[in-house]
Amino acid sequence: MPNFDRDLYNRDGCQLLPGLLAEADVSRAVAFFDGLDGAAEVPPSYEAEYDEADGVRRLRKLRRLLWNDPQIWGPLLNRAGVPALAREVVGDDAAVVFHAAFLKPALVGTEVALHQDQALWSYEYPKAFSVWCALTEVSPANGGLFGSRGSHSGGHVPHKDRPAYRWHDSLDAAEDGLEEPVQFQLAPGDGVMWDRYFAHGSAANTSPHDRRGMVVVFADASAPEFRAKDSFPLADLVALGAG
Ligand SMILES: O=C(O)CCC(=O)C(=O)O
Repeated sequence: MPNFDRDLYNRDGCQLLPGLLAEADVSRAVAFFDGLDGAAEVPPSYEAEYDEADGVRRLRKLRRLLWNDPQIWGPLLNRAGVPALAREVVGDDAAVVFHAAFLKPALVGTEVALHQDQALWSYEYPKAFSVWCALTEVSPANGGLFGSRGSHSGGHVPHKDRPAYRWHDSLDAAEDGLEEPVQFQLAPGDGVMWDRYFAHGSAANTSPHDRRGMVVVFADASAPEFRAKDSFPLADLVALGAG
């Protein structure tokens, strides 16, 4: 399984997972998302969002990947060893509650303002954590991905509506007393995992290259307060095999 360092993860609220996805799986994922990005229509079951400017319309986000195409994503997630991480962090009763692509297209890709995932979710997801996989280089040059170390430690931080940002309520590191976010520098296939209260975000992509990423979120389905719109049990994920 990917190297999990519990002490580091508990301290920072995040951990790098270098080389999480093999090259062939990165290529498969990129080809899949390129296909939908170039399609005349994306099926509504992906709940697509778009970035648009100057007559260019590109995919920004796709949702419910594992539910739409379990035979593609199940084996890929199993090959990456993601179920073992879910067992370590959440336990045997972990379930996938989200599986999405953040596609930040070249030139028109917009920012994702600083936020804690749990603050934006409609349900409480006990013990939830995310595994985010880079499908391209990820650096400040293409919008990148950043996070504020230790931002999970006090739990929920109230988010504010900022009129200049339309997608969701957000945080301001300085105003909210969080550490200045650090940039993750990732190669294709590298991963980062983070706690549901870890504050993170990304900038606009002004470069001529797409910045593509995919995230899978697990939570504890055995917790009494667990409710979910979608829930894909870990055992069912593992049963999809590694292909
Ligand atoms: O990929 C990004 O730019 C942001 C990802 C994110 O906010 C998330 O996975 O919760």
